[in-house]
Amino acid sequence: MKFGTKAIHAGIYPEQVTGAVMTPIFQTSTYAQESPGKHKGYEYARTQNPTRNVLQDNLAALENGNFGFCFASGLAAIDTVIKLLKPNDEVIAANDLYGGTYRIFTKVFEKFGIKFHFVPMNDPKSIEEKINANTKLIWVETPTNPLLNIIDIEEMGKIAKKHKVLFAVDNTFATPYCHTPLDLGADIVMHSVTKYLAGHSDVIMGALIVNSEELADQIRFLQNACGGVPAPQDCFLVLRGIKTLHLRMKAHNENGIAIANFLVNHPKIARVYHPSLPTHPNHDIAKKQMKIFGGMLSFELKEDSVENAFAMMKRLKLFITAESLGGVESLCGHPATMTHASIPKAEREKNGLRDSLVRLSVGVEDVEDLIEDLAQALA
Ligand code: P1T
Repeated sequence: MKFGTKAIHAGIYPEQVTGAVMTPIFQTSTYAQESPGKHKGYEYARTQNPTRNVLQDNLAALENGNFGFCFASGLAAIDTVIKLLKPNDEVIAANDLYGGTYRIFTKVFEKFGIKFHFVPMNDPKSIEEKINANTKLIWVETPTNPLLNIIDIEEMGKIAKKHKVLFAVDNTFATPYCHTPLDLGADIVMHSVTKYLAGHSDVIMGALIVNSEELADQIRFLQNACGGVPAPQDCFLVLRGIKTLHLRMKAHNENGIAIANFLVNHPKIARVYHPSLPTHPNHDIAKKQMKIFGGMLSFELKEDSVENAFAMMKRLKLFITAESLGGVESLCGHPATMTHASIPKAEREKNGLRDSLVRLSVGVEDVEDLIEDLAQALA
């Protein structure tokens, strides 16, 4: 089955009692049991919910995985992955990550004795020498947030497999429309469903997708034992959003490429980060690995200062200054003071995240209007 058909049909069936074509919102916390333990497979809604089950099956199908699990946020999904580890275990993580991911790793889990190493991952082979007997997990985003680095999933997967280390890919920016990391050697795919999957800036949710039954059992246990599950109405909204994921991603990509090409030639711009550009350092990996390049891009102004970035953003009329990404409407953000403020300035600068960096989540509006907006704000 091709992607668009799966987005609309995979795991989804007319509801059995009424035949409702759209998955109903099972807004219930509990289920009647005929006698203790004799039930229809549903006991308590933290453990199972039919709306959530349909979404989990749909997400698993889209990622070509066997098992899907939804959580109350992307961070609740990440929290679950790290809870697969124990004290003294070590994680090798990419040095460009969503600020909240860096925060949960360093501010929450380090105090439970888990050690995180943040390293550049442009060359997967350089990771091999950093693996030791305690290394249990490699964690990457690709494209990374906010610098749009591209990590070679297949190469990293081979290294992880060779050293029997779990390999997790945060596929939030790419979405399964762009690539399916489980097919390229990842063990765990993570999503901030909040973004492109939901697609309409109205839901907070996370997900994990895996192939291994053993991993699925551990994640299912943690999902129920720790309880960070999403509400059924949110699962309904995401199911609705996913039906147009393939259509939206094509439009985000077309607009992203057009805006990257506009910005790259603009005299006020120092650097543009978008994997479609031949000047992008990982353009060749992006071409090999990604079906499309996506609608996320970042750029730096020639005058590198927070004030200059703020002034430009204030002049934008269509791009809304806001955290988050992946909705139909265009957003702009200032990573150094917004999404990545929880990373210390020295650490940010070491990894190339400058103060004038502006991040765009290019929406699906008419691109001529978006370019006109950027042109007047930069003028
Ligand atoms: O916000 P939440 O659903 O909990 O997801 C966290 C998260 C995880 N991974 C990536 C790559 C993300 O971008 C995010 C959330 N990011 C933003 C809110 C942002 O504006 O970048």
